Amino acid sequence: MEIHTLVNERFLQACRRQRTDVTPVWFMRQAGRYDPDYRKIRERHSLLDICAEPELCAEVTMMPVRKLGVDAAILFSDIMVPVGAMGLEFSIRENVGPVIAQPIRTKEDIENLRPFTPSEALPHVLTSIRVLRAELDIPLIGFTGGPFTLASYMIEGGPSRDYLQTKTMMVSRPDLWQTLMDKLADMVIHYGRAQVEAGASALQVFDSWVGSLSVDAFRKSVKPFMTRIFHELRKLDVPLIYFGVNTGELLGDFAETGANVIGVDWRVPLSRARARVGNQVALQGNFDPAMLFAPIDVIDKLAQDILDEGTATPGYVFNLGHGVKPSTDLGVLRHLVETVHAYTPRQTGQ
Ligand code: 1CP
Repeated sequence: MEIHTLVNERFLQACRRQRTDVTPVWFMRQAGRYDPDYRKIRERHSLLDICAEPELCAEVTMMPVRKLGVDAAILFSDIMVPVGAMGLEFSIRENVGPVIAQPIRTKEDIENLRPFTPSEALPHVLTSIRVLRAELDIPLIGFTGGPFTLASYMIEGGPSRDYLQTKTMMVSRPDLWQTLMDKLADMVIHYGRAQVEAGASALQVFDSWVGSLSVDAFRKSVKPFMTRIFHELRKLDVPLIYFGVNTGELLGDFAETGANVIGVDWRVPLSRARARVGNQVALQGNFDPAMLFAPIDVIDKLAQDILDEGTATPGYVFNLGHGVKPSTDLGVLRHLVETVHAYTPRQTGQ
């Protein structure tokens, strides 16, 4: 299979805190329901069908690249796909998200989880990555869920507001928690490695719900696993992005896990995020996805302010603070990409 050289490396350069011609931009959940063509495909194929069908998966992954002009593609998949491969059956319910018929609660449930060998369990995902690597001339981001966020779905049985069962296991049964988190950390490491070997140029760990924890709980019950994950994945020599929502108080700890790029939601100004993470990591974020429904001049001003703060230090990737909302206007997203690319950084005196 012929492999394209990457003609646009500005996303990778920014992740490595190198100078770029213009600021790179991509959007979390950039393939999805805001696009009428995606909705048309979804009328005929389920989400999991798309993930299992490499040509279709590649097509859906490329749609936002062609339509929006973003600087990175992200593999079309879901954080729950490898969890299914560990033997925990789930379905994706319309307007709800992942639902697990038999959530894990006991020692036996955890012991019954299968070890995860990507090439055996998810060969089609790796094929999709190879197809994309041959077709794309921009970097492809591979991804996995973070162990805490995955554990929350596995234990609660679906989306949750308060993560009661999850936090209860975490503090009442540290032995079970350790076993489960170790299994998930192993999965993340093996899956991340397999994605990079197949052609992913960077990896993002979506730990979307870890911001529900106190700083102490994060340090005690999650950070050691994240540190092990990033220590292992660093050997692959690709940028590693760590993202969660509501993680303002955790950002300093995020930067100590070994990730190269820290995702920031819209609640924390980038200047404050920068003060918390130091200068050895890049930042990614943090445009409020709800603000994509504002008048265009308001959007431009917000983007300008974020770009001023983000580009004040080398190593900045423009993104939203969380995923694109399904009712977002595609034209507004395209306009935002143009605005980011047209931006000229203020002189920083360096
Ligand atoms: O068909 C559909 O449109 C259903 C919605 C949907 C989509 C488009 C789901 C169900 N998953 C996906 C694909 C997906 N999931 C992608 C690829 C799309 C892209 O980014 O281009 C990615 C990166 C994910 C990752 C994901 N899944 C996360 C982490 C990111 C985040 O938004 O925080 C999480 C938490 C999930 C679980 C999940 N899957 C689907 C939904 C609706 C949810 C969230 C449920 C909840 O709120 O708890």
